[in-house]
Amino acid sequence: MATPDHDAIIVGAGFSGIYLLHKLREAGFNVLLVDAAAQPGGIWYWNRYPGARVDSQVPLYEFSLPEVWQTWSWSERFPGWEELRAYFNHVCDTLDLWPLMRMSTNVDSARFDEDNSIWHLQLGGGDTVSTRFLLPALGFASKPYIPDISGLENYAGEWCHTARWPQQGIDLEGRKIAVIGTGASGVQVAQEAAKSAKNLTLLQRTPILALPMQQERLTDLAQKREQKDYPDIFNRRKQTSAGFDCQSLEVSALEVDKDERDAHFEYLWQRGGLRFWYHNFADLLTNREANRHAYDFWRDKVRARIADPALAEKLAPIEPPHPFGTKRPSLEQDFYEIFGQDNVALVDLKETPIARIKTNAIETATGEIECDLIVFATGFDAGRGGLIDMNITGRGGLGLAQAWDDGLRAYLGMAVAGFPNMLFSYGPLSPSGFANGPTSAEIQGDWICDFMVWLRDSDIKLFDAETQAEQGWTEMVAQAGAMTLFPEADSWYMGANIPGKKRQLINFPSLSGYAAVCDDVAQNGYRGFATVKSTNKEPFAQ
Ligand code: N01
Repeated sequence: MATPDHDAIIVGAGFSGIYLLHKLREAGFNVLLVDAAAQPGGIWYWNRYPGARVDSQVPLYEFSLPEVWQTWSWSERFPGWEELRAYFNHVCDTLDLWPLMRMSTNVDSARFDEDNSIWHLQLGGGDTVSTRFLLPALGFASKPYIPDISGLENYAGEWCHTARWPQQGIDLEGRKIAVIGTGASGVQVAQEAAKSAKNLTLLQRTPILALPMQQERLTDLAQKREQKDYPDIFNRRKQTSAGFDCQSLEVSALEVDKDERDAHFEYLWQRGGLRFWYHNFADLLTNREANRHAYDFWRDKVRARIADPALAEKLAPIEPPHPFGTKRPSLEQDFYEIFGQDNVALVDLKETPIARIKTNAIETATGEIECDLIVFATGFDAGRGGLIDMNITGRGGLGLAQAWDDGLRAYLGMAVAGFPNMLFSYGPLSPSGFANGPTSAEIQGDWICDFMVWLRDSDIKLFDAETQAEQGWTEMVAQAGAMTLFPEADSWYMGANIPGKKRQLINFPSLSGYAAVCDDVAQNGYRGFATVKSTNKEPFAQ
């Protein structure tokens, strides 16, 4: 029986990976973290385009570890990528994690060795390393999606995806810029590009239903005062359905009269952030009529900021393009005002689709958009993309891509039958896309760590999700989705943004509900997992 180099290898240095590293080291495991990025931060390493900033307000988007938050303060209510990266360095310094981290190292492939119940990882650069447990923590958005548009190969200008923005940056000043896509990334980059580009053309297929950020500068003093409430806030965020400070009301939007309804909408609007999405009426995402009230309120607020009626109809149509909140809303600061500038134009791709890319322009059905920089803000193969790219091979030579050929399946959104000793965090069929990242990272990280301690204490060398348990969970996520309005939108939540991807809700829509099920599974001897005891009593690396 071969002894692995490590008890656990974590792949990814974002919130999930870093938290797991800290917890597993504390629990006495021999653990290594590997990441292709040069610095920790996960998406905040890769998405360093101008304007990239988080959409959860301080202190929701940070670890609840007192040694970390007591020694840190933010400069803005919604911090930008540079500050988030600095935060990750602070975390790694404070928790002394650097010696366990191998950065700038890609995992080219991972293969399960059935004879020895261990994983062998092939790392970029030629090294191999083995581990008892493989813990991918790649985030839901690690695989950028670039649509197949003919002519891109001959384009003479510069182009990049928002999630592959060069680390040295791109100068936007005086450029002729085309941004394709109006999701959260497109909105953020457009707001910045509008400040200094010679021309900015935003190519929109579906209008984004963006909410006001209500950004604020923060002072150290005020934060220190507020820190007395942090333990309560961190505790509370674990008990909410999306991992924020509060959740939807218990009352239906249809139970109250218009004045009362609008008063609550207005309150959410003024407080800013994603509250209009997560602290709205109980049936916002389950009842079309209730949802329509929210959409109409949103639409009228936005249209009041756009002078040109034709433009207003494109950005905030009278009839909703999809129910409000069934595609991820983004936060905006002056998104609706930039279209009033002479250097900014909007192209509606539904009316005038892209025909091809030429050497110096994007050709649409009605003309050419000259540009020297094309920004693809076209999203991600969410949930599965990064995992598939890791070339993971389980029992019997089955690849993960093959296993997910007919759609995503995973027990608790963490384990795939036939891929023993592997648990991913923030993955498909977990609440990831619907949940605040750090809250989810801590809930899953604590659970995974407890599971590993239990395996060690029980002399277990191998676990695998049972097929029936996996099927049950996969169906449960689909049923939960069917009770909502999410299936009505062509969103990445539904896998609908990637040609050929099976249409299914890729995330479980309640973090607190999820945590309760995971606790119950643990209390029932980790039901749903088949296990094999160690024969040599030394299942873990020494
Ligand atoms: O990607 P998206 P994103 N031709 O998939 C369009 C998080 N995030 O990177 O809607 C033309 O949302 C597509 O059009 P349509 C957040 O969870 C957070 O913006 O499919 N257009 C859409 O407009 C977010 O939800 C922050 O019709 C095409 C856009 O590209 C998630 O990441 C910041 C096209 C893609 O939008 C992803 O956001 C950024 C084509 N062939 C991201 N294909 C924060 O603020 C796609 N599009 C924290």
